[in-house]
Amino acid sequence: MAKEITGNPVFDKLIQKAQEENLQTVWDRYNAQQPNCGFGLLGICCRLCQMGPCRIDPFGEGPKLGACGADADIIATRNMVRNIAAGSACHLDHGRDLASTLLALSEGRAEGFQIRDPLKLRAIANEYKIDIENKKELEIAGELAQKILEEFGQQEGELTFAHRAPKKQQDIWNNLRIIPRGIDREIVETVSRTHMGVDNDMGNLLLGGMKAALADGWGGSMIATELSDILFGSPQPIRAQVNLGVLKEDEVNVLVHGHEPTLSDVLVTASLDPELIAYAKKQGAKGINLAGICCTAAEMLVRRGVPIAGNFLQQELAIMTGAIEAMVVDIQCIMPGLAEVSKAFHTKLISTHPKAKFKGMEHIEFREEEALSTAKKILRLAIENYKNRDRSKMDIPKEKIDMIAGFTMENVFHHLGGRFRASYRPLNDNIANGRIRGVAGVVGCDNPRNLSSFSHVELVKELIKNDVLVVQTGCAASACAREGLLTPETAFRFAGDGLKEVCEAVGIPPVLHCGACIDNSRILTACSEMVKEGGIGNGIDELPVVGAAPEWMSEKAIAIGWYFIASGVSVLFGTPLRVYGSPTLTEFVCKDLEKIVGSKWYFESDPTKAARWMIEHLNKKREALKLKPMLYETVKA
Ligand code: SF4
Ligand code: MSK
Repeated sequence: MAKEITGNPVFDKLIQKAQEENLQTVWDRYNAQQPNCGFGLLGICCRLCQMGPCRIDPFGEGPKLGACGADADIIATRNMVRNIAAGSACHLDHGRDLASTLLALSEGRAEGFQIRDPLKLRAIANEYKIDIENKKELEIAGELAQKILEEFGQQEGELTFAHRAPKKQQDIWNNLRIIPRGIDREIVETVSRTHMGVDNDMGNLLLGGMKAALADGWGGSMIATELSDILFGSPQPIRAQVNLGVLKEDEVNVLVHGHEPTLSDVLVTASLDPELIAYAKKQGAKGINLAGICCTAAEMLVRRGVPIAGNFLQQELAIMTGAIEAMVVDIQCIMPGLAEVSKAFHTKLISTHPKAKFKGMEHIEFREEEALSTAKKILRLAIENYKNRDRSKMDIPKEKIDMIAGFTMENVFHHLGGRFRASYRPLNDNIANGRIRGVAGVVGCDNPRNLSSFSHVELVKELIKNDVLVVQTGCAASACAREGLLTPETAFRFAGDGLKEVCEAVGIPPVLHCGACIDNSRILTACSEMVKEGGIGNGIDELPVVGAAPEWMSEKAIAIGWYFIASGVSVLFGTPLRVYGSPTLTEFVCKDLEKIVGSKWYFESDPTKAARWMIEHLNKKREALKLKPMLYETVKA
């Protein structure tokens, strides 16, 4: 019997196997770091200049100022705002890469790509005010890619997609002067104003941080989502499977991991190539089994039904199964620790992105011009590695479960309204009439600080029990899927009567998988559509909606949290932002911010208490809108 490490016996067994073989996983390395530096956790250490590092003593008689005179408020705010810039930079660079791929495709330089959603291409081109009359698809694609690339470098003006936001939000942003003028500009400005001795006003720093976050949510992330739909196809609800049991004993297992779906999409195409399948059979395998980790997986799941082997925390455990011929990584959330674990197995680790190389990984660079050839080369390497699999080390857990994924702003629109009256009316009506309390986005990473997925699952169960429709992305979605919450059948068991009635009537599950973390931008667009539909508020900040990232880990999560906050959606994080070292900053983000952007932060690690806060928050929004009482009240005081 494996000792409890994550709370999930399947993962605990693999971690114990690693420990027996003297291999470290993230849990060992995490434990070796305990106790974490208290100054770091409170956000009050600064190493921005060579007069430091400085740290503020929050309790005792120690220093209250850094050598330059920066106090806890400045240091904690500056650190957090830098996190926003870094997280946003990841998303916007992802969007830029997709624009480059679209441009390459339009110029005939992209092998293995095509326009998979021509309708969306035209719709987005219209939004960018491109004249599409009598133009061929690739011509439109080229113009759109150019315009978007220019928007990254734009110096003045407003982002195109920011105009999707309700007028109320746009007015707030304009009044605060935080409407993003371009994309890169806001990130550069944020990094520059957080340099030693530049912006030293907590409120002003936060405004800068929100501007950068908005450039992510309504810029980089939204661009990445829309261009992915154009290039790889808009998702449609699709049934697939999740958990390590999706790995196959008798096939060549290839895992894709990271965030950018560009190469992975071509890998999926290549894995269906009869020649490569025949080659796999010649090597003794029955076929090629592609599965995924993290958000590249989510991208391939919602578009092509590729199964999810695991989320962030399962990347090393997948290798511990001894059944992975190749793990192909692109960017973000890829642990450098993978190299160490893979040494004990035959797994080939292959990095593919020019921006992300790793010690101990073979680098096969992805370029659009040779995408399909590169994908085939990688699969051939994996196939040839099949013979090296040591079956005595192979231990594939049996656990896997069905899930439904692939909901988008457009197809939920379609599902809720039906084919002939596609609109958000049914959603708004059911919120107004008290069948649905509101909508919660439960998103974000998983984290060794938490028992495996416990917070996600308990929080989501509690929310749907109380008639809250839940939308999910990224690792949070995979975590809930693994526990059965993304099968309509299972979820209906937990949903409150009102939510169940609506979901059954329109044929959607109470927990909707909306894609990768980049696709949190779909939630922003959906909120704007809800406002546009009318009847439940004139701005996003008035809607009964709320966000949560119970097990967040990355700087990208901080950026996402802040773009929701700046857009008017209050957000709960399971572990606090590093603001507690500054009581003024804590008070500001958890309270005063609401007077400025209509939303605020809340930190709570207990999922039941977290759900309570979110439900109360939705109730307050309902009261302010004078909506009807809930039809089937399931919450007992
Ligand atoms: Fe210390 Fe100020 Fe330099 Fe930060 S910027 S390390 S607080 S002197
Ligand atoms: S992969 S950012 S661990 S959700 Fe998007 Fe998962 Fe968080 Fe990475």
